[in-house]
Amino acid sequence: MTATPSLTVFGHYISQPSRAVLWALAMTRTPFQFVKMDPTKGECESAQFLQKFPAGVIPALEVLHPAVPLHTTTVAVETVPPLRITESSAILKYLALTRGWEDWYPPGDLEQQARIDSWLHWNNSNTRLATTAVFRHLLRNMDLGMATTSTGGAVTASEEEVIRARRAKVASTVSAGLVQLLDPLKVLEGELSARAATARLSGLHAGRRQVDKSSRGPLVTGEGSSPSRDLSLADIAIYCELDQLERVGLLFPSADDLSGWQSALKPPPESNHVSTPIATTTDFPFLRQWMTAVSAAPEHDAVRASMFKLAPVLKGVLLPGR
Ligand SMILES: N[C@@H](CCC(=O)N[C@@H](CS)C(=O)NCC(=O)O)C(=O)O
Repeated sequence: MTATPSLTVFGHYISQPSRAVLWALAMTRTPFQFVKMDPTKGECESAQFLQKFPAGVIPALEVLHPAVPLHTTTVAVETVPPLRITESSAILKYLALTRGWEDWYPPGDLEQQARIDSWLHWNNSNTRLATTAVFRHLLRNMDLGMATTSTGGAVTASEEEVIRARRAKVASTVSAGLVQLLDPLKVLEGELSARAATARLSGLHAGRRQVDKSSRGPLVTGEGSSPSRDLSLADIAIYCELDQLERVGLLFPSADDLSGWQSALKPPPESNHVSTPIATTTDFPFLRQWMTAVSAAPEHDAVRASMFKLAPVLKGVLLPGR
């Protein structure tokens, strides 16, 4: 008797690490079942979910019949228990190694794997701040983004006072979060600019870039001719933390957004900043170039569609009327 291995992803498109996993699956056209879990509604805390995944976070992966040799679709049924794991980096690595995503995590190349691992771990306490210290506060206060319309515009003076006070509080938290994020962004900018310099020194800048193991990943340089091939798992994971901020204008804002944010966000008094702590293209040209390169990979818009639809509401938390 044989059985087909099956993948079930528990996640939500609003969750950055979920999007990283879902995007990788979409780009590789890997079949999977999707169980939508909304963390904003406490669904990750249900007894049923916790029984399978005690960490209570998404994304989570369940694999039935996990002992699957690479590139096969059927396997003899054994008494193998399902594999259940959380942590997007662990999920991405498992999928890459079992599904043959060799460009993104080269099997057998331990040095390259170590480089990619290093950025994946780094992401968890650095670029992840884009969510935990910034974006999450917009999400949790989404009602403010709808405040003027939900009451049909008829807001009483005392309600307006409450809204103003809450906005001021969120603004100062978001501002402090953006200050914290600047250091990780500087690290990325340094890495990406060093890579660009190396690429130029080895003559790779002229015309089509030759893709070889030393020039590809863990962070793409933006010069590749095949956006999905030039990625690594680290690019996918880190990018999913940052693009949401770009989408609401809190990273590389347009001139219009920047002027709006400058009036809404004051740098925290304890920081050394004299102006809005928002990273601009002028400050981070290589990071900007990298984001453009990664965004060219397939299925980008499909995976982000539902989150992107929310962007105006999320902006409206602090910039009403936009
Ligand atoms: N380091 C984890 C982060 C996972 C995480 O924080 N997930 C959030 C959603 S983005 C979550 O599930 N939160 C559960 C909750 O708030 O109840 C990963 O990479 O998977």
